[in-house]
Amino acid sequence: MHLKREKALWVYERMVLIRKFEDKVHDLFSAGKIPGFVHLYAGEEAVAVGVCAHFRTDDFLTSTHRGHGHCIAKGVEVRGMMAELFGKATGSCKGKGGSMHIADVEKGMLGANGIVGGGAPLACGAALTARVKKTDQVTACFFGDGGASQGTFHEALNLASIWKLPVIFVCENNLYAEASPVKYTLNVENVADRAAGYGVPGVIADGMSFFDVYEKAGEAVRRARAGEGPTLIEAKTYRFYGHFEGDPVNYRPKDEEQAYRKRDPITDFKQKVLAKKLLKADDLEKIEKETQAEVDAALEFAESSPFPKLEEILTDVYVNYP
Ligand SMILES: Cc1ncc(C[n+]2csc(CCOP(=O)(O)OP(=O)(O)O)c2C)c(N)n1
Ligand SMILES: [Mg+2]
Repeated sequence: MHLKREKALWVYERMVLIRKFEDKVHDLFSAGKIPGFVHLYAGEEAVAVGVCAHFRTDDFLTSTHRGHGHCIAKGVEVRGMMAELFGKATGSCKGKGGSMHIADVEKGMLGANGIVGGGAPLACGAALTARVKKTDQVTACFFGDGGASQGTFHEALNLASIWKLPVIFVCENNLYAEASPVKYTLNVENVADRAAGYGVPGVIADGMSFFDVYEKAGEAVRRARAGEGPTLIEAKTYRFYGHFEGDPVNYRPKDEEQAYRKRDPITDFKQKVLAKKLLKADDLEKIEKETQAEVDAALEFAESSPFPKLEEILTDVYVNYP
């Protein structure tokens, strides 16, 4: 699928920004600087960016506990995200949500989610809103292979199929749900096979390849905008770090990890755009420097920001809190 230069620059910038953000958070967490739980998206960049490359700011996205990559792909500012991880008042959610609750409604990012499978009904709600308001906004619902066995996913896919809602269900099959391998949790070969039970297209994408995800997502977005209903895309991917930061990762073979590291989606993209002469080495280098500077500035911003005031501890936590 053809990519214009401007878009290719954006794709590389977003993928590298995600990686640099996650690598930095990995180090910060190890150094004991970040409270709470963190699940990193490194390795899966091509999925979020491959889908969001088709999106407008007013399109919607629902996310998971592994949400940083979805946020960045949807245009959420990394300084607010970093401050949120630090629990600071300048965070995307004023420091009261943390990693698993980053949201930025202005950007169409409806929220990371600590509830596995929790995003699917919300995605139907956003898509129904677009339908009622007669806009052509599309919603992407990201979830994992573990989330694919939650009741919420099945109910949402059924509802979206009968109402032809403009949702793209994107399963990030990274082979494990915590420590459980997919072979243990699925009795079908592919999550995409489940689409047949709901009469919607079930498409498999190579989640380590931006171009493959981009192409498959392109058709799903076209269908959704045209009112033809939802698509289930299963992106076969891999997380480079453990399930959560601090995970000793003693449940998956080291040679498997190395094999996937060799298929790094960022390296893959880089090689392809250079070979196609779509971008130059200088373009890529510039982006690598700028994204590193952006992450460093985000860290400085987060560290120098204040914590929320004690008297505001309950504001913004409940909608109707006085
Ligand atoms: C409803 C619910 N059940 C269990 C958990 C605990 N939990 C958190 S992440 C996770 C595994 C999710 O696996 P998957 O959907 O494959 O996503 P991945 O972590 O691989 O990205 C589980 C079981 C939870 N947060 N919510
Ligand atoms: Mg998984």
